Amino acid sequence: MSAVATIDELPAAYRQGVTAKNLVPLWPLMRAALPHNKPNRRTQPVIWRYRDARPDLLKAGELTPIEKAERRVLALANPGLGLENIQATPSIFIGLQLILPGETAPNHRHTPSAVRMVIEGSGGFTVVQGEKCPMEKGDLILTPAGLWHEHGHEGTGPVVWLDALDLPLVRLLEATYAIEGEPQAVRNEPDSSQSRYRRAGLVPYRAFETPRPRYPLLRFPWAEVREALTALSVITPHGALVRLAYVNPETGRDCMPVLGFSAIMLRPGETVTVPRHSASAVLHVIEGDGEAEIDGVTLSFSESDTLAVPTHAQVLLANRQTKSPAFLFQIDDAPLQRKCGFYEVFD
Ligand code: 1HN
Repeated sequence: MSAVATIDELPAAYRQGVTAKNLVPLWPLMRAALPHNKPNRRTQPVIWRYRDARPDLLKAGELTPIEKAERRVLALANPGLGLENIQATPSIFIGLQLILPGETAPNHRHTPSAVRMVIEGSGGFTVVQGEKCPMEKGDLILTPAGLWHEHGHEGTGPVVWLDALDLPLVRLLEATYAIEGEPQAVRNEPDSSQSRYRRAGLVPYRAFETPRPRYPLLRFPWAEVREALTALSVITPHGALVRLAYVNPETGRDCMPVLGFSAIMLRPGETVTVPRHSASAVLHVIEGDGEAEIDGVTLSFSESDTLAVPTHAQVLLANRQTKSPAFLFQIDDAPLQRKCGFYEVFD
C-alpha cells in the first residue's frame, strides 16, 4: 500500500472542526497504531546492576523510616518508557525493596498482583492471607491480586528482594487501588510448599467436583527449584535450554493471571538462544555471571542484576564461568498475551 496521508494534508478548518468535537481522524495515525509485521517498541534492552543500586537502597534505609515509606522500594524504570512511568517493560513493574531488622511493612491488599524474589539477607518473611512465608535467597513468593500481605524481618542485617507487579497494566486499566488492614492473624503451620504441596505430582486429596483453591502454592523455595534444574540439566541435550516453569500445582497452568515465571540454568561455559516470543520479559540473575545479547545489545551480568527484554526480542545468554552454572529467573507477560489470544513463539 502507498504511504498513508499525514494530518497536515487535511485542511486546517477540517482539523479544527473535528478537534472541537473530540474527533480524531484515524488514518494518519494508522501505521503508528498498527505497524506492519512487528510492533514498535519503546522498551530498551537495559540492565540494572545490583552493585550500583545496592548503596542507594541501603541509603534509603537511613533516609526514610519504614513508617514514612510504607514500602521502601527503588523502581527499576526503563528509560525508553519514561522514568516517571516506573515501567521495566510496558506491563511489568520491578522494584528493589529493603527491609531492616525489626521493621514491618504494613498489611494491605490491592488490585495489582505481585511476586517477590529474594536477593539477599535472612529472616525476612511475608504473610499472605494468614500464611507465613519465610524468605530466603532465590525464593519466589506470590501475592496475587486481592490477597492481604505484609512483610517483616526477624533476622539481622538488611533483607532485599525484587518485587515484580503487573502494576503498569492495572494502571492502564485505571483499576489500581489498595486497602489498608490490621495486622493479619498468622496460622501457626508451615507454608504450603512444606505441607500441602510438598512434592510435585501430589496435591491434597479432594473429589474432582470440589473446587480447587485459586492460589494453592504461594512459595517456591529456591533450594528445590535449583535442585530440579540441576537434575534436568543432566538429561538436557547440549544447545537445548534447561528451563522450568513455575505453575499452579492444582492445574499445571500459569500461577497468576498476567505474569508468568520460569527459571533458566546455564551450564558451565554454555551459550543458548532463548526461543523468541511476543511477550515482554525481565530476567533476574539468581546466581553466576555472563552475557546477555538482547536485540543485538550485549550486556554483561553478575549475580542479582536485572535486565529488561522488549517484546519480540532476540535473546542469547552465555555463562562466562567454565566451572559453575548460572541461574536466571524470568518474569514475562505471556499468560496475559495468551488470554488475549496473540501470544506467539517464533523460530
Ligand atoms: C507493593 O504493595 C509492594 O506489598 C511492593 O511489598 C512494591 C510497588 C508498587 C505498588 C505496590 C509490597 C509495590 C507495591
